[in-house]
Amino acid sequence: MIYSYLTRIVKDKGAAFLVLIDPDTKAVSTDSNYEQNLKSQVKNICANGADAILVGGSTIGATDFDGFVKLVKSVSTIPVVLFPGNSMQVSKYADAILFLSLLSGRNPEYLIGEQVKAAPIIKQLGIEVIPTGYLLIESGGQTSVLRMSHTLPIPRDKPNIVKYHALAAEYLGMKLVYLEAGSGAKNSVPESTIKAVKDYINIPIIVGGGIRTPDKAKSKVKAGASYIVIGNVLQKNPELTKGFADAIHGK
Ligand code: 1GP
Repeated sequence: MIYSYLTRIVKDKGAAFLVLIDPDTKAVSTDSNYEQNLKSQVKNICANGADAILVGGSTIGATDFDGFVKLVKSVSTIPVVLFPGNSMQVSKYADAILFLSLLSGRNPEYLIGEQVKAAPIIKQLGIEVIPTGYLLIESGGQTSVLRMSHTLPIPRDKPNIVKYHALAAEYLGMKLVYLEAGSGAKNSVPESTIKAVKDYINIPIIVGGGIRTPDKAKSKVKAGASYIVIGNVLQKNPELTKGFADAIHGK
């Protein structure tokens, strides 16, 4: 069970390091060596201390999602977990799926619509489901997820509103709450907000979006994050992977 595996990592290492690979980079790629590059990228992630790979994104168009996940899984030595932007991002090759509900928004499609479409497919494929409350926090710009979901983020200077949404996620039975600034966000989720949520709820917190240095990742863990998601910066600078792993694992 992937959820138990992740929980154990958090217990043993203090926090878990999740690396996000967005298949959209394949859709826009013109590189003929793309598959080889992706395999090297996955091998690097696995060899340098990541605990799991997330696959997903909010703007996927033409990519063969199933083929992409299959390729990642074929070389990965750590669990591959789906982080879907919509109900089409489901694949039998994944070990688990973050079953997200965009609780910070009031767009019924992302609160429950996509979930109803995906549920029977997930059941048929037998993928482990990890129910996750997904909260967008304002990050100083228009991120893909905001544009695609047609929702407003929670203002970054309103930690109480974040706390109440996170508590609602807990009371709805979610196993995790994801505080998301958005991929490539100008500003990551503030440490003060993470701490306020941590002190208020009893489910683990995932933090992602705009975290560009190991030091930043470390301060999110100190503030109370159990899981740190890093995407963009490792696409550009894969050599930073070990530094992130050490920082997140408190070495
Ligand atoms: C986005 O939280 C993730 O959903 C990762 O964001 O690409 O900015 O690291 P970055």
